[in-house]
Amino acid sequence: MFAAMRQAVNDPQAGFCRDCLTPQQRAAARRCEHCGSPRLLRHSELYRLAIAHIDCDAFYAAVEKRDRPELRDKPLIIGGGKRGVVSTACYIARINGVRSAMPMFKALEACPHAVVLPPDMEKYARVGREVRDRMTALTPLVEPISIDEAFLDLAGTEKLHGMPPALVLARFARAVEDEIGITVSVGLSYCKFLAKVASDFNKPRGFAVIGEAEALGFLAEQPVTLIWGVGKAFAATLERDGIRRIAQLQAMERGELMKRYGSMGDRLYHLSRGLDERRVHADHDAKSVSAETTFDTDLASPEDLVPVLRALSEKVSARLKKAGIAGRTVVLKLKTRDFRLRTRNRRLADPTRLADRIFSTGHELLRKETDGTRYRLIGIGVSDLSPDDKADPSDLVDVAAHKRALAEGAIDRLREKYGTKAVETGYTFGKGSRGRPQREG
Ligand code: TTP
Ligand code: MG
Ligand code: MG
Repeated sequence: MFAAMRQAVNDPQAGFCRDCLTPQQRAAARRCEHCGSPRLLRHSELYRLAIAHIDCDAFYAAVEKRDRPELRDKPLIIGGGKRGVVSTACYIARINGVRSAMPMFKALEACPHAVVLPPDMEKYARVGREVRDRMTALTPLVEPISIDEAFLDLAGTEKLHGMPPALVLARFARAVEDEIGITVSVGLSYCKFLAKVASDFNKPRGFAVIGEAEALGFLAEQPVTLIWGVGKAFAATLERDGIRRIAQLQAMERGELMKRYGSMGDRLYHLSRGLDERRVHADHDAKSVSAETTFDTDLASPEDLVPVLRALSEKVSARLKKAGIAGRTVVLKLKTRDFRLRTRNRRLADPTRLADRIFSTGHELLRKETDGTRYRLIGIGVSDLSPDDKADPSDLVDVAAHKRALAEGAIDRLREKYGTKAVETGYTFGKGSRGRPQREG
C-alpha cells in the first residue's frame, strides 16, 4: 500500500537542485531548470538511502566569520592558548597549508597574513546545540559524534516529511546556512561507515552520496587509512605486510585477516566490503549529565586534578538541580596525553544530585588513576538518570552525608541569592589558571 510513497519523487538520475530543491526533469542538464544553480544532486539510489552523516565546515572558524563579517574573505585561524596549536582554520587558510593540530608558529609560517582568534568554547557549544536541535527535529535517531557532527537515521521518515531523506537533508543544509549562518557537509549512504566517508568527500558545502551498487568499487580504490580505526600505527603494520589499498583487503579471506590482525581483522574484512551493521543510536547526552575540561598543560598530580574534579562536580550538580533530575551511577572520565580514554564507574545506593556525593565518589575513583599518568582531560558525570524525588534520602547511617547535604542546600540558596562566586568550597578556592578549562563539554 505504500508502493506509491516509496517511489522516487522524480527520476533520481535527474535529481534535484540543492539550492532551490526543485526536482529536475532531465538527467543531462548542467544547471537547475528553475534557478540556474549548478549544484544538482543526482544518483541512482538517491531516494532510497537514509543513513546520513553531517559535519559542519571549519566549525569554529565559520562561527567567528559569521559574527565578524569583516573577516569573511580573510584567512582565519582559531587556536593559540598555552598549547599553541591550531584548533581549526578556515578554508582560505587551508589553501595555504594550515591544518588542525599544527603548531601555531608553523601555521603562521605557512600563512603569515592569517587572522588568529582564541577559541570561544561557550559560543561554539551553543551553536553546536542549535544545529543539533534542528537535527532532532528531523528524526529521533540522531547520534552526536562531536561538537559539530552527528549521524542521522532517516529511514521511515518519508511520510512525516512528505519527501525522501535526500531532500530533507538538502533542505536542512540550506536552513542551517540561512538561519544559523554556518555551512555543513552531508554524506548520504546505506551505512554509517560510508555516510561518514561521504560527508568528507566534497567539503565545504558538500553533499556526497555513496550507494550500495558502487560501494565495493569505490572502496577498492581507497587507501586502508580510510577505514575506521586504521590510524598511523596500524597503517604501518599493514604496510609492512604489503597492504596499502582497500582492494587488497577485499581479496583476502576473513579467516586470514582475523588470524593476522585479531578483532581488527574482522573489522577490515567487513568495512573493506562496505558491510557495516552498526545502528545509529539516539543521543547519549540525554542519558547522562556530565562536565569535562581539557587542560592547558597535561596534569598528573592529585593536587592539580582534585580541585578541577570538585569544580566539575559542582557544575554537574547545578545542572541536575536545575533539571530536577538525579543520577545513580557516577562516571569518571580521563584522557591521557596520548589520547587514551579511561572511564571508571561506581553505582550508588540511591540517585544523587549533590555535588558532594558526586565529587567524593569521583575522588575515590580518581585515587586509583593518579599513578603518575599525565592527563589532558578530566570529566565527571552521572548516568542512570531519574526524577530527583527519590534522590539523596536523609541517610541515618551516614549522618555526616546528611549534614553535608543540608549544608549544600544552604550553599545553593546563597548562590541563588548572591551568584555562584559568593560561595567557594575548600577545593575550588583559588585553583588558579592551571586548571582553567580550554575546552568544555
Ligand atoms: P572538525 O569537524 O574535525 O573540523 P572542522 O569543522 O574545523 O573542519 P571540517 O570539518 O570542515 O574539515 O572539528 C570540529 C571542531 O573541533 C573544529 O572546528 C575545531 C575543533 N578541533 C580542535 O580543536 N582540534 C583538532 O585537532 C580538530 C581536528 C578539531
Ligand atoms: Mg567539521
Ligand atoms: Mg567534525
